[in-house]
Amino acid sequence: MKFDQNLYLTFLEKMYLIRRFENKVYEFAERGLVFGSTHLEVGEEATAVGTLLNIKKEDYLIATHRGHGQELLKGTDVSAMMAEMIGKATGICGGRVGSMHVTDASVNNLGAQGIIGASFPISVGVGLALNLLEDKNRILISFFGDGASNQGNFYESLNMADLWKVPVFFVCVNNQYGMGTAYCKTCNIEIHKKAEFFNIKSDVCDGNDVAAVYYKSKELIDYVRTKRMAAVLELKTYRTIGHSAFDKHPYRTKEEIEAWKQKDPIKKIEDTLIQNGTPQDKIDEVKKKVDKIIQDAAEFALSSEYPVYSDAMQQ
Ligand SMILES: Cc1ncc(C[n+]2csc(CCOP(=O)(O)OP(=O)(O)O)c2C)c(N)n1
Ligand SMILES: [Mg+2]
Repeated sequence: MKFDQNLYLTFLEKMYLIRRFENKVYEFAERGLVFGSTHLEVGEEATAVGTLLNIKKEDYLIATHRGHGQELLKGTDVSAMMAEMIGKATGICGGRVGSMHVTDASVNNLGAQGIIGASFPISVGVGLALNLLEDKNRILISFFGDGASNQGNFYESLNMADLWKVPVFFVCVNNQYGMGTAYCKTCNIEIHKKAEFFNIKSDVCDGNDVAAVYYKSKELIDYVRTKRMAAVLELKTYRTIGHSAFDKHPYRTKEEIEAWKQKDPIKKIEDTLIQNGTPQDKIDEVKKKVDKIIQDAAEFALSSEYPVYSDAMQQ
């Protein structure tokens, strides 16, 4: 992989944006400001950044319940996202959906799914709609987790995706766990291999190496875009925090978590930048810019009003 300083600084900026956003949401959850559950993607930032930097504005997105980074990278305004996290009227969905179901028609985000596995048939349906409309300009990027890949409708949807030749790029964020259950205790078959069985092009790569994710996604997205066929990419990664903000994750060992923290995707890209001669000042500048965006977004969210009941049925 050729080193491209501007691209690598963009990787850093976007991954750091997600990390800072998630840490702020965690802080809000601890302060009791987040209604309902929230699932954060700390440690998994390279999966959203490496894939979505290859996606066009007009393409569609279906995100997961752990989808803040996916939604931000699709282009949703950071302040409107932050306000949504704490149920404010200025939130991207008017404070109605909170953390788990962010939808933003202005950037073709069709919505995040809280029902595990529900996204598969919906995604095939979107692909089918693009085919019926003879829309050759857009594709759908659809995220799912390792746990979701054990749902029966994954196999049914792969079958239909192959049969109908739908332009859908399925991205599996394999963070090794579905709640407290390790994937290796539920299935012996690697997730990308499940797609192979249905003749669907698939691949796997280190989900903590943003450049690897970027270049592998580029290749598969080009395939989906030009051939109008589905593809599956499995990204091996890890959430270094609990399943949801209040999960203390006793089902994992400290050693396992520590080993994955050593493979932190943000630290990795910083090391690569430094090794390739990027001055520390440049890295600090990028981080400072993001810190300000997050600080402004948090202030905007906190100072916004809650929605009023009389607006509940308004679009
Ligand atoms: C149909 C269904 N069953 C169970 C749940 C409860 N649940 C929420 S998240 C989750 C784990 C999903 O694991 P995975 O797909 O690996 O995604 P991750 O949380 O690791 O990002 C479960 C079982 C649900 N939301 N929907
Ligand atoms: Mg998982």
